[in-house]
Amino acid sequence: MRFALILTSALMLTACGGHDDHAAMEGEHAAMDHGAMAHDAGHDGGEAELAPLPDDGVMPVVDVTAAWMRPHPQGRDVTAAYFTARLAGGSADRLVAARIEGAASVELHGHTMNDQGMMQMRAVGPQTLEAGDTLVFAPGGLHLMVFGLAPVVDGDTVEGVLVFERSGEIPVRFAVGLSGPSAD
Ligand SMILES: [Cu+2]
Repeated sequence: MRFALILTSALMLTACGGHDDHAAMEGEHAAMDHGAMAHDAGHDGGEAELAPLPDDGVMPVVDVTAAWMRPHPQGRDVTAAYFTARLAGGSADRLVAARIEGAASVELHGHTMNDQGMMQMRAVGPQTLEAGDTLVFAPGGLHLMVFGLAPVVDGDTVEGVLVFERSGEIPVRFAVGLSGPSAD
């Protein structure tokens, strides 16, 4: 079971890594097409199959940086948010959910290539973070899909929380803009 999970993670990383050159496309995709894209309600990994986190008895400390959110595309109530999370202490933790103040719902999403070679978003299961790992939610890869939030514009800030299995709710402030703080 653990092997299967590791293999799934490796495949996801491979898939996301291959999409780097699609960054520009993703910008357009998120701005124009995100709300219209089919959302697969299925999950890549069922929660019931998750392996227990390794436990060294130390409470994990999760450090979240570079949190930002795209302005809503005109006429849509769906947008995407991104961040970088790093385990600053402890052995492992797992991102299980996220909430955004004022939003109807937030889903963890990833991109996969379908058999027509088109990028498709789908909901993904909890994301494990082990010591030394960095969990990157960025355009072209993992992202938070934010539903039913009143439209936000460049310069706004939006409060939210990332919910981790062990360290609980980590408050996050998302800066609304057309690109992330670490973008070139
Ligand atoms: Cu999405």
